[in-house]
Amino acid sequence: MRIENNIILAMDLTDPAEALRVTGQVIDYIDTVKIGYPLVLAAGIECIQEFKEELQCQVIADFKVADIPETNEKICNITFKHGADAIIVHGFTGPDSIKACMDAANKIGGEIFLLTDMSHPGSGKFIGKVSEEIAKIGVQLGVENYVAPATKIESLKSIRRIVGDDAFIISPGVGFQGGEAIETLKFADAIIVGRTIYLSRNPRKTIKDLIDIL
Ligand code: O7E
Repeated sequence: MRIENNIILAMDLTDPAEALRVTGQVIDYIDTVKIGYPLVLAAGIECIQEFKEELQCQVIADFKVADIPETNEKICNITFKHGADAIIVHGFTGPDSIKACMDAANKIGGEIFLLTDMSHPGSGKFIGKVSEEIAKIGVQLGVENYVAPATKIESLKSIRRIVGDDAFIISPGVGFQGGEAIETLKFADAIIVGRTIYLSRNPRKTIKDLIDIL
């Protein structure tokens, strides 16, 4: 996936009109928006298509799919049918569950991102302990896209080492969660930024300033 200016906007505002309005303010600088449960549960899954049509952007559906293979397949099919370009999939469920998502994506020409580790402090308790194994399973399955945290550079680095330079890594946790954009982009292909942009008094200036330092 090609991502303009290596920035993905995490649009987690829950007022649908406000979410579209704020994204519209920065859309000249980005072409990819991550939409997850906060907005989809508030606005309905049709908001994916609405974003794509009104803003001409790519949409990554952050549904952190984590079920048995048969249910994962259904979730992916519905998500792609509603226009998502990619879907985020948890890796801790194991290879069969991940593969079901890959197969669904391949059938429709979509992409999956495999979540290997997370950015919040509590992630050290469980997922952080198996993140390298998750990344290795991704490599064995031929997964091309990964998610790894900007708040844990050592974890991001080791995941990059495992998945290789040709893999595509996107990284959340920059800004509000303490991750640093320039350092993160040494190991990731794109950063995911939410509140720093959408809660800013001037989202357009904030994103422009961020791009200027990258
Ligand atoms: O902290 P913010 O506001 O910049 O937003 C970060 C976004 O990335 C938000 O949507 C959150 O749900 C998501 N995220 C994390 O913050 N940490 C993770 O480990 C994983 C994600 C995520 O997006 O997972 C899939 C990419």
